[in-house]
Amino acid sequence: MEDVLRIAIQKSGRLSEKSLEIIRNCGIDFTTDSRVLRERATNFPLEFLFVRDDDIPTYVRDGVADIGIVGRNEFDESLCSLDVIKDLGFAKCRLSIAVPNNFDYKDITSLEGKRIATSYPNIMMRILKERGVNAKAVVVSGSVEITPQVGIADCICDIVSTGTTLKMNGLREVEEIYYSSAVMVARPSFINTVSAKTGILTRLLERMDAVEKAKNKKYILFNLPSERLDEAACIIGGMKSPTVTPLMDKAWLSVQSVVSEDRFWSVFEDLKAIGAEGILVMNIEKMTE
Ligand code: PRT
Ligand code: ZN
Repeated sequence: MEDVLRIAIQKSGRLSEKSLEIIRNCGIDFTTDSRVLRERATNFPLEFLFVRDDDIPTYVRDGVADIGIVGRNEFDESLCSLDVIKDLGFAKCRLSIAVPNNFDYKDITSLEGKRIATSYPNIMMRILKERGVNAKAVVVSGSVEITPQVGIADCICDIVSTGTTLKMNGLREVEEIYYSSAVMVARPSFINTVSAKTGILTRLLERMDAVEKAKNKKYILFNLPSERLDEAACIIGGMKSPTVTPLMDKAWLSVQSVVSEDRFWSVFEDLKAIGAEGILVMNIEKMTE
């Protein structure tokens, strides 16, 4: 039987679209039908399992899937011993303590003995313990924000992104205790064993790296008076020498190079200042070094 790497992805929610986009950007094709829970890529040995994000850590731990994409918060809360292979950097959020507006909050010691409603009791209690606070977790699976109003908790510990939900519910964010983003996870025993499947994973990670490297780079092409080449190489810097092509007019050269996005405008201005003309800038789709 052909070896296939199995990846667990959130079926529908904040992680779904971006998780699939990352895979698609690696040149991997598949059709997504929201009713199908299992799907095989058409041009790469990868199979998707579309599941609830809460189930992803246990599916990966139990070998139902080889790897998964999940929020770091879900993974840490699950207490599954998995390795983070890659931080994917999207779905950024934080876990914060928020109190009702009339709560007299001074510092974290104000939480001593309080009832804190949360869906993340493991993460919360670990951090409070580290900070020397003894509080009680009231575990709820959703609508955490209303618990102080209905009297079952004194304050909450929940995921915050923009902070709008807290404000709308008369709550004030007082402590950011934990930061999360989407991560790719795997069983340590899986990644530490060489197999056909880990070979597929390596290929997938290499493709992801190539896409990522390209994302922050621009390809530039310009004409330059021949005698300014050394200066141009200096401005572009950081790269292997640029590609230089002679033009019909011997006084000019055509120069091509790759520049990182964050340096792009200063490079552009400096090149113009030494007489570069016809500067063309292009996005790079994929790149290896
Ligand atoms: O159905 P399934 O169980 O798969 O999905 P889910 O409803 O449990 O999760 P989902 O799709 O809502 O979130 C998936 C992951 O996205 C989370 O585990 C986090 O890692 C991450 N993430 C990023 C967020 C947010 N941002 C976020 N804002 N998860 C939840 N929220 C909620 C939060 O719970 C609160 O109710 O949004 C509200 C706060 O948002 P702001 O912008 O008003 O502060
Ligand atoms: Zn969930």
